[in-house]
Amino acid sequence: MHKLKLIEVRSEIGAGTRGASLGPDAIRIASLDFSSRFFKRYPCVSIPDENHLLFESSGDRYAKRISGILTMTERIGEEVCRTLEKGEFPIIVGGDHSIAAGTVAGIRMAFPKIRLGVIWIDAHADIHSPYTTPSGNMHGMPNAISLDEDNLESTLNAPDQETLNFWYQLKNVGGICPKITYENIVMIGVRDTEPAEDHLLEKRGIRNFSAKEIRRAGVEKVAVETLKYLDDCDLIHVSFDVDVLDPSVSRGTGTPVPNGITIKEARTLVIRLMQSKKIGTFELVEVNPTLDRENLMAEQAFDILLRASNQLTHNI
Ligand code: EXY
Ligand code: MN
Ligand code: MN
Ligand code: MN
Repeated sequence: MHKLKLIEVRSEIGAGTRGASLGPDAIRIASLDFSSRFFKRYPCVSIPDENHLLFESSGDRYAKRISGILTMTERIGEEVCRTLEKGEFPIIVGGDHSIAAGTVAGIRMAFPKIRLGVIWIDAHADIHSPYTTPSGNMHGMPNAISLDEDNLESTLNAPDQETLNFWYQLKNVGGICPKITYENIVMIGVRDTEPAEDHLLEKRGIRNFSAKEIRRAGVEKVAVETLKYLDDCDLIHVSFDVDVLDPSVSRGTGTPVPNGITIKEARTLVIRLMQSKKIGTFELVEVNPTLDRENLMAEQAFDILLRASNQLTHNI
């Protein structure tokens, strides 16, 4: 019997704006409106981030604060690995999306040999490397950290040697690189990419269900097709970035993008995916209450966490 375990990561050093570190607490506050026992029912650990320290960490403009990202990736990886080894189901609450590199590293540390699938629910592909990033913000890079190549043919930048040394240490956290392969990642809702990412998505044939496709096919069908696509995986990680939602739901996230999915579509998608017994970890990131007047995004995020965990406890 799997017990759920919450892992809170109050880190924002991968983002371009401050505020994502307040995501977990905003979600806790939002949960009070649901008078839910969610945060009492499950064990919960918080990954220390000494944000103010990590914010001073080094890295050039093509991988900002990369030494702090490396520290957080190692810490998150160890906690996720420990949780999985104890037969518990980790639910990771961020924090900016760079934390996903730690989650995937932790799954790999626990299960080095399995075929690992990733379902990336996001407005962004998050597949830049320091060679291609337009911003140097590392929440746009977690998939490049977990996958094998750095898309050198799309090079736009010249990262310095210190940054590259950190980058390769980051890719090798947990001792396995790559941690996932291109045919085992499915993106859902991705609609804001740069040419370098488009090139890589095209070249490697990464499956993306755009928000348009979701509208046309219906989210139920997208969920079924996604699980079928990853059918030969032994375990699947679901990474949910709240900016996949349409900004009309809330602007409480660092990089909102028009033409997102509705909250109803998001709920149906998550519940349908979580019915699969292959889902082994769930992560929710990028809630930024400093950008959100009524804490609406945190409320929606909690609702999704609650539905995902109810479905999981129902399964197991
Ligand atoms: N692709 C853009 C960049 O790399 O700067 C925007 C990335 C936004 C990342 C957010 C977490 O999803
Ligand atoms: Mn993201
Ligand atoms: Mn995003
Ligand atoms: Mn089980």
